[in-house]
Amino acid sequence: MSLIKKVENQERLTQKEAERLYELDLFTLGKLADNIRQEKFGKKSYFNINRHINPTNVCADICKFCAYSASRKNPNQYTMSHEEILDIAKKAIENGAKELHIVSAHNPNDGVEWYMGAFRKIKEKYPHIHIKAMTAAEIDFLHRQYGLSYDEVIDMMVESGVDSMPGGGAEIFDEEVREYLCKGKVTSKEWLEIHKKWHQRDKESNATMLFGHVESRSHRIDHMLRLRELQDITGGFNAFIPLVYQRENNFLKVDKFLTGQEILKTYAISRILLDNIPHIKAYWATSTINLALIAQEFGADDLDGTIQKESIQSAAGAKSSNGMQIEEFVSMIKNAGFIPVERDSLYNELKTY
Ligand code: V47
Repeated sequence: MSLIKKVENQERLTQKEAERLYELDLFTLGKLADNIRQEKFGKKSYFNINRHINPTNVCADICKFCAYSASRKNPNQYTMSHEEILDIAKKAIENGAKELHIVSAHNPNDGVEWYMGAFRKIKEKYPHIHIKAMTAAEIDFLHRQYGLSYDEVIDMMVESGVDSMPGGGAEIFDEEVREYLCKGKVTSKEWLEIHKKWHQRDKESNATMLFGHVESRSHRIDHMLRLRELQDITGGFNAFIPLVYQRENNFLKVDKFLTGQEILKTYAISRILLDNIPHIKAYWATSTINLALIAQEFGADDLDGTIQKESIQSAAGAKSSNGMQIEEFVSMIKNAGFIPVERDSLYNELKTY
């Protein structure tokens, strides 16, 4: 059977077959992905009103792609106090945020309580806010730094009010590439194990993939298939988020950057391969808003949110430091021919614009 027929019949592809998807022309591939997207969600495009908070850039790990952590290229260390974090949360909630997306570097100086206390204090004051926090890389860091088991860290997160986990720290699962990119950080196996443990508590999370640096197409497919395998067991992933590598102010040497075409193909392929992960998120902070809008026709059904402030990708060159106004966001989605649907963090629909 031809590859296209197999996709049309929604049959699962092997690694080798999936690699061949990249050889299809962009529009054939886009149509295949769009058919699946339309069958699931029609013309709806999801987003939420959220605020990213990055409470510290002090990091014990060294990832070559990272421009955010304090280093020779970014000597401006900072760590927020709980009061500062609470103040940001207060303003964000007053501005309509329904989700706080809290991701930190791996700060060896301030202890577990600095991480957990922030969540607890936010939840005490604002019980209804959704806290999406602690990447698997942060959990693994607390495990290594303080001799806690993954279960113990996860217990603390649950007790402190973390509602869901973001998808960060996945990078690329291939062990050789990972060793080159971020030696010493959470391994691929551990990343998957941590999400499995989280899902086993009936909690949901996302999964990312950082691409467009030194990885090959085959590494991307391998990454997606490892996620598909875990999702078959747990069903706990809400969204897959391909993060386009941002090139400024870091230590990774990349000669060739991705074309828009290759990025769109990767969104489309993720929609086709990840038949068990409901949402494909075009995170506009890394794809640019223009490409994210087009990605809606290539399998993506979610554009993340208004963000309000963002420090990780913008440190590496993304134009996301001040987020986006909701009116502008909604009108861009509409003008692109899609229906903006505000959602909560777990994809319950709140408002159709
Ligand atoms: O894991 C770091 C990435 C991630 C760069 O779960 C970079 O909804 C591009 O996890 N270029 C953190 N990316 C961000 C993250 C995230 C973002 C949006 C939504 C969600 C979600 C999660 O940022 C890290 C890393 O892969 N990153 N440096 C860079 N130069």
